[in-house]
Amino acid sequence: MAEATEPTGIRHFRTLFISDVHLGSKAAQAELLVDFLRRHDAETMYLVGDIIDGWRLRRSWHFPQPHNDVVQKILRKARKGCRVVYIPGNHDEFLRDFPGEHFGGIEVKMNATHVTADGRRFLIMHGDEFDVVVRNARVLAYLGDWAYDAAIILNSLFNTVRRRLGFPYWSFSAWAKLKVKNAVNFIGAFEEALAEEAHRQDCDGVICGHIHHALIGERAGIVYINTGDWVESCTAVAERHDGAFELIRWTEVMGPIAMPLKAVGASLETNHRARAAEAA
Ligand SMILES: [Mn+2]
Repeated sequence: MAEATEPTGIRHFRTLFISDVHLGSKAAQAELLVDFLRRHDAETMYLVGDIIDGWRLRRSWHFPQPHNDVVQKILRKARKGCRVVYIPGNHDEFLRDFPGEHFGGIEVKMNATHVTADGRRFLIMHGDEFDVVVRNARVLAYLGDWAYDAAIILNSLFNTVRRRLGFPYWSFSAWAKLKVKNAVNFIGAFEEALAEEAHRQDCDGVICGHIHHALIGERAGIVYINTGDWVESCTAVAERHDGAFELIRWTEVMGPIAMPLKAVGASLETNHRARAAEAA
């Protein structure tokens, strides 16, 4: 069965994946996400980290109504029977102290394995666990496995100490942007590190976030999926009922939800694109 669009314009998927919303920061595109959540439903939804920007909130409290609306929309989905799994990232690592906990029907897990409708196993993790590996990819490749394992442990120790001292987490995306010339290399190293981890954990693929660079691709025989972000690109990944993945970009707020899109012979997505083209 393919995904269904109801006359109400709501698309139903097997699974939805979103990450890097950064609620609490001024850059979060909360209104677009509320609109997206209104128009997309799923049996399971994974929040793949950095949904709430705890670092930003510690500096100054900024949580306007649209940010609150995102939280309410997600809680409402959970109440209505959607299984919501929250995998903390580096910006919401305060939740890493609560693995296995439930908040308002939301499960908190350090990472997860998701089995698709067509039986493929996907490792779900935010991805910051590999920052040190990515930063020192070349040296580690030379030093070998033990150094690689040590780097991952060091990464979490390093950031725990920084957090205790009140320093912000080292931001991959900000850092990569500073080094624009090398950014492509770092993104490549990140993708490889995540694919390698999926392979180590006997998975067919990985679904992650963190670097704000949405993609459905392949790295060394492993399906590499990055959910992107809701700061700049406004992207989500959806698994259809047949197990196929779809990358959805949601860069403008749509009209009233009751619009009978099928009657005008357009799917929600093509209609959305046509509107974007009109606006451009
Ligand atoms: Mn992150």
